Amino acid sequence: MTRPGCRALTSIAGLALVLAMLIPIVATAHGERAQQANTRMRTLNWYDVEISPAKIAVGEDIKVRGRFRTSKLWPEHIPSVEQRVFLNVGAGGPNFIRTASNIDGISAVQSTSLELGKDYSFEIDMKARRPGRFHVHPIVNVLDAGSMVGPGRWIEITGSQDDFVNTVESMFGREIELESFHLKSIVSWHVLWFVIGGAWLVYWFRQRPLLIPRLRAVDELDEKGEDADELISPTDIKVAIVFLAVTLLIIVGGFAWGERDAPITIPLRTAKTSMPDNKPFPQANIDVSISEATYRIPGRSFRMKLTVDNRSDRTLRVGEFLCANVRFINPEVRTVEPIDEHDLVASHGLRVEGGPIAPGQVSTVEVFAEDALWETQRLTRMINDPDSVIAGLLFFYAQDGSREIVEVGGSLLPIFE
Ligand SMILES: [Cu+2]
Repeated sequence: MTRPGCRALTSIAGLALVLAMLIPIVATAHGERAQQANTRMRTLNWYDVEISPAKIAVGEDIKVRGRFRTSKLWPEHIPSVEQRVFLNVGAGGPNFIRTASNIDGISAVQSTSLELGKDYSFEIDMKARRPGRFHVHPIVNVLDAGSMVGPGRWIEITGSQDDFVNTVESMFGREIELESFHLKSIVSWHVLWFVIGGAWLVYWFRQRPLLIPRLRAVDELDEKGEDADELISPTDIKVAIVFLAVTLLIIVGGFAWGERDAPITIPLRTAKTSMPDNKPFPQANIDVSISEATYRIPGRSFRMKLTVDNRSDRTLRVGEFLCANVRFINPEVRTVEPIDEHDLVASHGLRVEGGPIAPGQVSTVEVFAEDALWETQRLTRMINDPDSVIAGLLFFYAQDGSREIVEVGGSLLPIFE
């Protein structure tokens, strides 16, 4: 290709890249299914999650609340919640502001650490900021492991972003509108540094050949045994000194200006909130152990053989199996319908053989969780895991609606035909 042709092509490619970076892409999904199946099953099991109201106007409040249980079968290769976690919200963009959050009633504005095999309640208060329709999830960010994502809900925000106000009062009684606070200075500083950086680049681009031609020139001088530093002229040095001096002056000036404007500042707080030590393990009046777990690939059928010891004074029946945010419901016990099109509820997904378990009885129950969600939620990939261990929560219901929740888990055997 001719050199001008090549150059034109490079410019077009460069321009396309810049444009691609500038044009915001609307994200319709945010990777909730991309996470490995075992990470979704064996880290946090979310339940009773409520995100409401589903339709609000800009500036109105919305609450995300529910419970999660940290898995006893947390994979060894994934750093756990015992290090550092942060309760968060997953929504595509700054569409909400968080005004308060807590885990077990303890403020979760800062990060904290949790224990494995325990049950926690959480609450997040938010205000709608931008109009649109967003998929919102509660999230627990785990240090070095990533986000453990809870179930999502579609939330519709109406109105206009112009109506959004986010005013706070500083410690000294100064009222600040966070949406626009010092926006002008932020823009001015960016423009200033772009101009200075650009001027520096332009100076060098105008001077003499750069990059590869310059490397060649340096090599040539080296070959001749001459000093390559000769390429830098006394003018270059003078210009560099001026640039350095101006840069330092602006930094010092900016600092002094900032100090005058806000003499007292404190850094962002990064301390960890401590949760009460030795929180008791969740109690259940029932003992459950898996003696066998299989997944039949052609039928998308997951089967568990359980030994259940009912120590309660009520007859219990398996009503739900919750695994990786997918809820398999036994229609004979409960009626649960999906709230929206992405609510992972298999209303008829659970079949139980072995019937109700009478008080004081030890019985063998077979549980079948069958639904296309195994496939569409990419949970079947667990059969490719070296340790093929699955886990989830089993919900046992009594006639009066009371329930017992137990985490079950164990090795899974895939069946291919
Ligand atoms: Cu989502």
